[in-house]
Formats: sequence, C-alpha cells, structure tokens
Amino acid sequence: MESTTPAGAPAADPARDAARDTESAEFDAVIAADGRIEPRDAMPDAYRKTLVRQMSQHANSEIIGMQPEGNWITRAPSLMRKAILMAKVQDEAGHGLYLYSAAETLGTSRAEMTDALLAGTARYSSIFNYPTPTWADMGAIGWLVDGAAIMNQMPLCRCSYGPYARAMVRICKEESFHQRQGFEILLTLSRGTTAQHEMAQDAVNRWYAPSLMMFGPPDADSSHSAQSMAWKIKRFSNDELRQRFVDMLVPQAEALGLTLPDDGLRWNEQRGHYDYGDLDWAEFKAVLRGEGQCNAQRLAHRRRAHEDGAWVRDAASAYAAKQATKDAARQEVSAA
Ligand code: BYC
Repeated sequence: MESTTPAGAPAADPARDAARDTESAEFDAVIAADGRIEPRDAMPDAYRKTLVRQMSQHANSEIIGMQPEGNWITRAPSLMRKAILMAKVQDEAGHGLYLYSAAETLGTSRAEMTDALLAGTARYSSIFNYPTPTWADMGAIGWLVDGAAIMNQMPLCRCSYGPYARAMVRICKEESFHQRQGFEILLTLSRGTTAQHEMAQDAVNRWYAPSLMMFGPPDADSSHSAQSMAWKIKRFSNDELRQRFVDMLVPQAEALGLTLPDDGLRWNEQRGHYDYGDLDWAEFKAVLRGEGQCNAQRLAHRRRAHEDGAWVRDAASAYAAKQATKDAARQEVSAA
C-alpha cells in the first residue's frame, strides 16, 4: 500500500516517481514508434480505461447486433439464405467473444462488462436500435451496416493495443464477407420484380442515415477522438471515415440500381469527395439516451437470454470445478 501523509496525499517517494517516469517514457516511445502495447506493459490509467470503454462497447455491439438479423433466420426466403444468415449471426457471436477476451487482458472481466450492458450503463452501437421489418433489411444491414463497420474497423487492425489489433484482423475478414452477402441480397432484389425492387429501395432509405451516424458524432462534438488518435487507438476521425464511406457508397449504389436518399449528395470537384446532406444528430442523441425505436426491446431480449443461459454457465462452472478436483487428485497420486 502507498504510504500517505497525515493529509492523505501520497508521501514523497523519489524512487517510485522515477519508476513511473520511466514507464511513462517507455509507453510514449512505443506509441511514437508505431509499436504495440501489450497487456503486461505499463500504460496510463486513462489509456486502459479508454480501451475498455471502446472494446466493451464494440463487443456489446456485436452481441446486440445479432438480434435484428436473428429475427429473420426462421423467415429467410430459401434454405441457402437461411444457412448464410445463421453463419453470419454466429460470426457476430464470435466477434463479441474475441473482443470481450481482448478487453479482459486489460483487467476487466467479461462478467463485469456483461453486467454493465445488462444494467444499461454500457453503450452499444446506435445502429442496432432500428427495426428490421422486411427481408431487404438483411441486405441493407450487410451492405450499409457491415460496410460502415469495415470502414471503421480496418484502421483498428493497426490500433496501438496489440490484443485489440489482432482480434480485428479476423473480424475484418469476416465482415468483408458479410458486406458482400448483403450487397448480393440487395442486387437480387433490385433486379427482381417491381415489388422486390421497391422493398430493397425502402430498406436503403431507412438504413442509409443511421449507418452514416455509426461513425459517431461530428469531429467537433467527439469528446474522445483527439486523445484516442494521439494514442493511435483511432487512426482517423469520425468525419474522415464517414466521408470515405459516402465516397465508397455512391458507385456501389449505382451498380445496385438503387438511390441513396440524400438530396445533398453531389460530387465536389474541389474537395475530390462527395458532399452529403446534414444528418439528424438529435435523433442520434435520442437513440444514445435509450429512446430509439428498439432500445428497450433489445435490452429486454438480452436480459432474458442471459437469464435463460444461466444453467449453461452453472453447468460449465460445475464441470470446471470437477475437472480441477480430478486434476488435483491425479497430481497428488503421481507426486506420492
Ligand atoms: N453508437 O467521442 P466519440 C458491427 C458515443 S458492431 C453508440 O466520437 P469514440 C456489427 C461514444 O461512445 C459496430 N454510441 O467516441 C455487429 C461516446 O460516448 P461515451 C460497433 C456512440 O469512442 C453486428 C460519445 O458517443 N463498432 O459493426 O472516440 C452486425 C462521443 O463519441 C456511437 C465499434 O464499436 C454510436 N454509433 O468514437 C453487423 C467500433 N458513436 O462512451 C455489424 C469501435 C459514438 O463517452 N468503436 N458514440 O459515453 C469505435 O471506433 C469508436 O468507439 C466510435 C466512437 C467511432 C464508435
């Protein structure tokens, strides 16, 4: 325990201060050299806290993100579509688990992160609070939501925290497949009957703006960006990634034969980018406050699933305890 003065302040300890300065200089040098911080390396408390916040939010998003699509597994229009959708939703569970595991290396347990999600004190992506009323929503989620996810997550493969960066490599590969399957669903519908084309257009109309808001608030309102970029957790700002995403979508929408619902969308020769219309940030804030169309439903479902799964966790713990007792007995016998 740190010794303190009568007033409660830590007593002066030049040796401890010097060790802290060395650790801090080592951390700064690794970041400056574009190196990786590993779990046992010294790191500022605020860096650790930021990572746990972002990684747990990311993991929570993958887990909650299974719901809007899980909703369509039993209603997918063919056996092949059903098998693909099941595989995609399973991938998302896997992504959540890699990310919780990576976040655990920072000293916060998965149980703590899960409790925070269930208590409503941890965030998950705004995008998963929108409903999925038609099959075309599976296409729009794949094309737009997974498309935005890849744009945001590719740079995270170069994030300064090793376990997060490594988890992102596999996640991004799987997300690329997810995006293509979404694009292919929309292409099939767009080239189908008039009713199918309209269903695809309607889904794109509903998911376009929310997918642009996935990148977070405009840079001027982003509380964490500057520090996260200095620490090389984030490599690009929210607006930079949003712009890249819009630039990518325009030719893809043309290939799909669908229209992006944005009157402000036009090529800006001077900037070499597409301009796009204002987004409804009041809606974004309302969703973050828990007032989106599906916030209550998503959390209620997750809580129910957690309770329903209690017996699995109990059984796994009982099995682990039994194995540990057996192992200990075996070791005793071989030591005798
Ligand atoms: N939704 O200072 P800012 C997926 C919050 S999963 C909710 O810019 P930061 C997929 C932010 O947390 C997609 N909250 O924050 C899964 C902060 O609030 P707090 C998930 C948001 O962290 C299944 C405040 O607003 N991807 O792709 O620098 C099926 C100020 O923001 C959102 C990730 O999580 C939002 N959209 O930047 C299909 C990627 N945006 O914490 C697909 C990893 C902002 O101070 N995360 N907030 O209360 C990131 O890259 C960054 O955390 C963000 C935000 C770009 C999202």
